[in-house]
Amino acid sequence: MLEYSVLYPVNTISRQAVSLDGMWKFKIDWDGAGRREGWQRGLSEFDMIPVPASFQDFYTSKDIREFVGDVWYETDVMIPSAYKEKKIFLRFGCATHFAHVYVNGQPAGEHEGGFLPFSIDITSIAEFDKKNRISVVVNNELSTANLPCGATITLKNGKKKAAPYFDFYNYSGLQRSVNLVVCPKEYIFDYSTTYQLEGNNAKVRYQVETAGEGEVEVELFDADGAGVARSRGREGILAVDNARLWQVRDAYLYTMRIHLCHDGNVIDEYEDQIGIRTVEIRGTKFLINGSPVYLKGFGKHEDSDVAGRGFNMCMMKRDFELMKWIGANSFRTSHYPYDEEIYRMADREGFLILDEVAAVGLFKSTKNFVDVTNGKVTCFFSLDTVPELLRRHLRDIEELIARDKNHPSVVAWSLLNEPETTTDESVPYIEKVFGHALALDPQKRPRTFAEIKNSGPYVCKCHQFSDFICLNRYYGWYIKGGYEISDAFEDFREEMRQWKEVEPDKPFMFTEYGADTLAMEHKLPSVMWSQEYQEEVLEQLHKVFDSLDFVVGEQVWNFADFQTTEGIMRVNGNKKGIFTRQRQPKASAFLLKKRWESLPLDYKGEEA
Ligand code: GCB
Repeated sequence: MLEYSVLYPVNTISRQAVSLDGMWKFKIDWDGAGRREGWQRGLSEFDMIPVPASFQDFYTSKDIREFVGDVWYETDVMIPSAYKEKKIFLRFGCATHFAHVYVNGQPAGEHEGGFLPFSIDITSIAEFDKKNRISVVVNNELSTANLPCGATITLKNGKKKAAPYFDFYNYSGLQRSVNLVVCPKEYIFDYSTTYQLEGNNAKVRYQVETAGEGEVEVELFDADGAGVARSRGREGILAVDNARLWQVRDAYLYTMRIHLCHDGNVIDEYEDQIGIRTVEIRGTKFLINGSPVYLKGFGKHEDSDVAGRGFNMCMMKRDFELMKWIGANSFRTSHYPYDEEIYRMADREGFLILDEVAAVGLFKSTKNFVDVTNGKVTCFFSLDTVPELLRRHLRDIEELIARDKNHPSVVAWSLLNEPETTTDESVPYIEKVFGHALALDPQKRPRTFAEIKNSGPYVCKCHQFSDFICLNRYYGWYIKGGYEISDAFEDFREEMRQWKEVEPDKPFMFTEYGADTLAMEHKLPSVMWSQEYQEEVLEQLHKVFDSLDFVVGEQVWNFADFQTTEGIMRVNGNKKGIFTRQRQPKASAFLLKKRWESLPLDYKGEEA
């Protein structure tokens, strides 16, 4: 169990979440002097920037945009004496990638890993009826000892540069909301649910963890607010007659209200929405509520103009509208856990999420998008940073599952993206990662990882750990693009024949496929980078998918164009988007809409 509660901040009769979002003081620590000089005692000569946001894309200075090291944030918050008998936490949606937090100049806590929330108990250091200074040092250096993996290189002029082993820009800072969370001294720490369907009825098993003593009462309400079941105790069963299930693109949510009581008086109240549904893999089918489903959708990124990877509520809304328009029903949170609001929206809209931890770049290459295809072996798992990396990876999985385990939209854990899996050293590492997820998830969701081309069927030593196999494949792009495309598709069919031989009883999904396409480029006949070419690649690949009954999902790379490190392989970012970075459609969006609207949810599901 984590040492702090990661429950989503809510306001109830006993709890308050005070948003600290807004303009914060900001200062770049050019020479790394801040900690030594005690900048936590108050920033001087600072700038003001919005939180949440990545800091990089506000500025016109390239030195700021490319800065690697510590940046400082500061704000203050009035803590009234009314909170004296309460517990007071600072809750960060994330801090990318490392954070040290100070309150009134005193060290208050720290966190490693850039994409998951953490809470810091400031009850004993808070000063009442005063403004309390909150200072946060955020460090964005990449290494192979932390997720996501990469390197930091030093230029001849002494400046540092990020060298990611992954294909997205190393945006950083306070990229998600910050809240002051106030709750009673004895409080609800966590809860989880599992589901069992029995005809029209359902059993919701729950478990509640509390900090402190007291009796627990749990009540379930339907969408109209009518009570449908109640129970007492830290563990129990809520029996729901005529349960309305959470279905794909037809979500139904119940409200679960938890009370912690002393002698019949409510001490703490927590409320959340749950969806009753089951997830199961049977043979080569992926089942939701016992029925086979075909996943249609995208690998995404949190990425937009100006805000960078900062949570962008307007973009989230637009993205969901586009995904509905195009007939998608799923997405992967490539390549890191997304903002919590996105999961809440997916819960409401009935989207399926493959929830990915930030384990990307476990393949030592700054051009991994090319090298993962061309046979390069990097012996990543022999690096001496690997024990430290594994510790952090396991911790990230723990934090991910603690945060996301109750979302009905989350139907699988993606535990790595494109690791090297051809060396013996990769096996114990990946086995531990898979074992950890299984042990921690109360719902025992299927686990997977996204496999690179180099991890082919006869050489991959780790596919057996996946409950269903996810492949990232770029036939027609990195592999035999252009006029050679016909050879690419022959090779593709042969690869799939081999996969069926080594994994005959598992479902397969494509978690990446696609082609870079410039939104302004048209050409007849097609050439690579033109819109026409992207359509051809997708059309041909879909024919292969359609011919294989064990392929039960397709997630195109990528939902939208996104920012990467600059270089000759990238035209101001990765252009494999079906939508532009500004969320307007390329030609292939209409092709996908036609296809996905015509594929039934239970496509290929007959014999399940
Ligand atoms: C991949 C990676 C993804 C890249 C993509 C590409 O295999 O998983 O992060 O962006 O290829 O476009 O090269």
